[in-house]
Amino acid sequence: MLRRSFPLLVVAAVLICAGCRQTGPADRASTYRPRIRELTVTTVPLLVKEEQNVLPFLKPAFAKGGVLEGKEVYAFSPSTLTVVEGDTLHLTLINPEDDVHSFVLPDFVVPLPGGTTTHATYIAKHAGIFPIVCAVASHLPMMSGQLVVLSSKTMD
Ligand SMILES: [Cu+2]
Repeated sequence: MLRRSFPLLVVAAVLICAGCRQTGPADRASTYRPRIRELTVTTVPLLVKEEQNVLPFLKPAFAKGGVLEGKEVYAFSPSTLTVVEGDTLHLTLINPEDDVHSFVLPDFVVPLPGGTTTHATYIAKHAGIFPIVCAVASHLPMMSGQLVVLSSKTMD
């Protein structure tokens, strides 16, 4: 019985494997040519201690036991950067006020002293979504963003 059905099993296995075979962008080498991307990111104060005198409702928030005790809310503007795998990022990082910040990716750290513009270069080697944070403890978890690196194969 097995001997007679063996050729049929082989044909079925070949057909199943052919159906599983991937076709499309994943099979081809990418034709995308990496680019240099000029990106400017500014640190922006949103809810900071200095604003308590202008916005009195913030006093309880910053007070002991308040929702912002020991914290300040800053943002990166823009907070999401989108590039393509292999691109070189020429970053201009502007910190206009006097607080110290940093621009941190998993494998990249740029200190941002107060009142400075810092230039840095980063190569987006791998596709994925990577967190951008400021490493100043009192600015976390609010001061964050993401670097979206698209697969070069999706650009064909
Ligand atoms: Cu910060």
